[in-house]
Amino acid sequence: MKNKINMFNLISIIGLAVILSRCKPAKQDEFKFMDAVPVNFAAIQIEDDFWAPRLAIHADATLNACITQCRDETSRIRNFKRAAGLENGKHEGIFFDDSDVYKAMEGMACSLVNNPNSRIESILDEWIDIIAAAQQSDGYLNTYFTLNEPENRWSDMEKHEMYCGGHMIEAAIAFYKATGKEKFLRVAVKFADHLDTQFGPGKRHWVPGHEEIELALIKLYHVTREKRYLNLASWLLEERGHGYGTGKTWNPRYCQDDVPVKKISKIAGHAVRAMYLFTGMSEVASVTGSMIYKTALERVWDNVVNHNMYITGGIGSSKDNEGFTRDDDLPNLEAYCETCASVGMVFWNHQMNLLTGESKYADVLERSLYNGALAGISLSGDRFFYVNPLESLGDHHRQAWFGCACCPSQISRFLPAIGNYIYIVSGRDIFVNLFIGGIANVETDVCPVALEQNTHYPWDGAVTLTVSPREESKFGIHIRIPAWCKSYKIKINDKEMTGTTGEHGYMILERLWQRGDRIQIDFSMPVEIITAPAGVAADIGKRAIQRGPLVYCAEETDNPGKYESLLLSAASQFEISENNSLMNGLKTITVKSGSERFTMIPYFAWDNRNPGRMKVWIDYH
Ligand code: FUB
Ligand code: ZN
Repeated sequence: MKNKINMFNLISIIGLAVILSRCKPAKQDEFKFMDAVPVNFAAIQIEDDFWAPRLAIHADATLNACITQCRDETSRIRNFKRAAGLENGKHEGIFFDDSDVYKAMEGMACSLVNNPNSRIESILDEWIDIIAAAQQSDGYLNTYFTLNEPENRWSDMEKHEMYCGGHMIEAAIAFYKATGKEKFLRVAVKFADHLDTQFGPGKRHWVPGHEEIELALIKLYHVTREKRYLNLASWLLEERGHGYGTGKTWNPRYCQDDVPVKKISKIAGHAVRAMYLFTGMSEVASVTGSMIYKTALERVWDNVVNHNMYITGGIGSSKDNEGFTRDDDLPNLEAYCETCASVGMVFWNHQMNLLTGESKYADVLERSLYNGALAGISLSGDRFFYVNPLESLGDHHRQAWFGCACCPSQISRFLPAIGNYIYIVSGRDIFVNLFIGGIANVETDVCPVALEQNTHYPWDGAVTLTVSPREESKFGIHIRIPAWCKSYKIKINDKEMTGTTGEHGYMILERLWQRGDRIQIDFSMPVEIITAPAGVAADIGKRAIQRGPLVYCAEETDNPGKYESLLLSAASQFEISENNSLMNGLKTITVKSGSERFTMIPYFAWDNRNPGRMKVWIDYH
């Protein structure tokens, strides 16, 4: 009798199965995902000659530039004081200016993790008090609407209320993680709860004109484990493409509201918005295991990377929509390539790498990071590019700030958290994605492992990784073999390893690791001449130069009198030299083409000296 299922039990079982199938995604929409997590930058001390000096400059010059601009040179902090009733006046500036304050604060908070600084922390405390006072009693927070149009809040989906709120949540989480202080996080939770009372199934429809809140809500879910925030993020993604979007200037294609997200196949619209959308979808897919999301993301990724991305990893060629036009339309002089869009490429590709374990995403991440994104900030750390063309007539220069200041604050929050992109862990496996010197403490399923990376990357391809598990343990170390690298050698404790790269682009080293085991990697890093895909009309008859992850460019200041006639050919020879006068040293390339010699420098470093013309793609014969 015990083993018999009677009719009543059977009906209950069927009923339960129906209920469960409603709660979970259908089986065919699930895949076995990587369950990978990044090693947080807080567990990594960067010590190298490339990034460490940049981080030191960031902690000083970049943060101070953002503080001065937000507090003294513009009305951004004053807007919060006014909304809090601490001073009189209307909102001044652009309706989404609050977001720059939050992004600057996120950068300040992240910087505190590895560079404690009581002055920066007390500025944050002071600003948080003002922001908390500006929050309305129902949790709403936006200085533009509170001061100028209180009757119109939540009436126009293009007005960035969720965008600003999302950046506030991200800043609050960064501050909470850096200091353990909860005040800002409470503001964030109150705002998220406000959203949850207004929007969602059975409440109101809403398509955020500029994505961002989705990423913030997922982060808030991870910090609080409150499922409502994850559900709201997923619901907001699913709102797109059904005709719910409205606003005075609403343009569905521009805002990624023209197709339901599961059906996306071609990139369109505003570049930064698209990157945030895809990052959010990837994060939701990591949690839910949605195969439909993963497939849509893979489809659109192919379209972005093969037809809409510059060699610098920059995207969004057009100024008109700050975004995409048509496949292979990649002009150089007019290239928009907003700094935020390159940072967005890093965010999205990082999530795709976590989702799939495939190195091709880290390859693109690295391209966008070292070229498109890094060009967005001067070597001095206090001047910024918004637009990153691949050619200049000599009239394009970094600025101290912008009316629309999304890029300086973006790069300021991005740099101090750069450590997030070096390693990821999945169960007992460690994946090495970036080659950046320093010390990391990594938690794996087997035991904690200390990793020490020594390298002069990206200037040369030699990397030593010392592996010290707490106790002798078996686990895998997966070394990304960069797509740019055609030959490499790997030794463990001086013994050369033979083997092939795994199907996901990593060399898998699995063994019983002991304290102090040494992996030596030598990526051969010759200068490469790159040809653009045949469909890119702008680059026909031209070639570019890349060495390792770095794309190079020619500046007029190095090549006076001959800039217009520079030529590359199959017979060009290259000489690498050290230029120590710039930022801890740069490696420049002297090109010898017949009797002609000319100099090229890394693209990220252009426009740091005498103003002049610049080009990445050089005539070829
Ligand atoms: O709209 C907010 C930000 O300003 C966008 O991300 C940038 O493209 C700029 O338009
Ligand atoms: Zn921007």
